Amino acid sequence: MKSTMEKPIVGLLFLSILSRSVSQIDMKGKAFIFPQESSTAYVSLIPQVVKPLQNFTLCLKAFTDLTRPYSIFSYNTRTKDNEILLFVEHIGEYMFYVGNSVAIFKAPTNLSDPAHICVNWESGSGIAEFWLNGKALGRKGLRKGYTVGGEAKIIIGQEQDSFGGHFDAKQSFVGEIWDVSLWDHVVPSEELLASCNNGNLINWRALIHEDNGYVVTKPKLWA
Ligand SMILES: *[C@@H]1O[C@H](CO)[C@@H](O)[C@H](O)[C@H]1NC(C)=O
Ligand SMILES: *[C@@H]1O[C@H](CO)[C@@H](O)[C@H](O)[C@H]1NC(C)=O
Ligand SMILES: [Ca+2]
Repeated sequence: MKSTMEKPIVGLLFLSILSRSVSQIDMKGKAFIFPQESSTAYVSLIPQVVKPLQNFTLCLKAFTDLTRPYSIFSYNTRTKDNEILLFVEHIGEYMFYVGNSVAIFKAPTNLSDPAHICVNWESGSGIAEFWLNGKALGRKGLRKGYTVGGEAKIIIGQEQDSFGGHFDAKQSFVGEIWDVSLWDHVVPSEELLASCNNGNLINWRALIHEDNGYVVTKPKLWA
């Protein structure tokens, strides 16, 4: 039963790779640059496995000197806006959404420093734990008992208000993003500090993605 079902799925994947110029590459040492404000530049990240999530860990590094609000990571399902969203409303104020509910984590930040963000969430307790540049910013609770939908559009560079669209240039990301990883479980912080680019859902070393608009890939500037 299982093997007969795998073939059409593989066929479908190839078809979508051919028709939408999706590529899988090792992004080690590289970053996506979003060089200009727009409502058209973004990278769509395609997970290695599509599954609903009761636990997850998201890590990434970002540099920007924006002082207006901006999106860092936008994960929408067909039926839910802000299923997972990392959004900066004011400098040093990280809005972390699960299932369109929000927890806010505040940290003093320097505009000239890149941010290394790791955040995890577990449904069982609803607890979200936020780390910035290797420092814990504490824990907050949201959406206890919730399950994040698996069929998602995962986008960096823009903030979705629909399934893969409704972008607003005034919430777009301008800057650089690298080492993006997503795991389907809570990764202990000791492990994250050692390596944060090998998520089992989004893996920077084998990144399946599709670039849209003005996005440039270059060697990263920061560690
Ligand atoms: C989520 O994590 C809890 C423990 O924190 C575990 O009991 C549960 O099985 C996990 N759920 C999944 C789907 O992995
Ligand atoms: C910001 O930069 C200044 C000067 O380098 C430093 O003293 C301060 O600790 C930094 N603050 C943060 C939050 O990193
Ligand atoms: Ca949204």
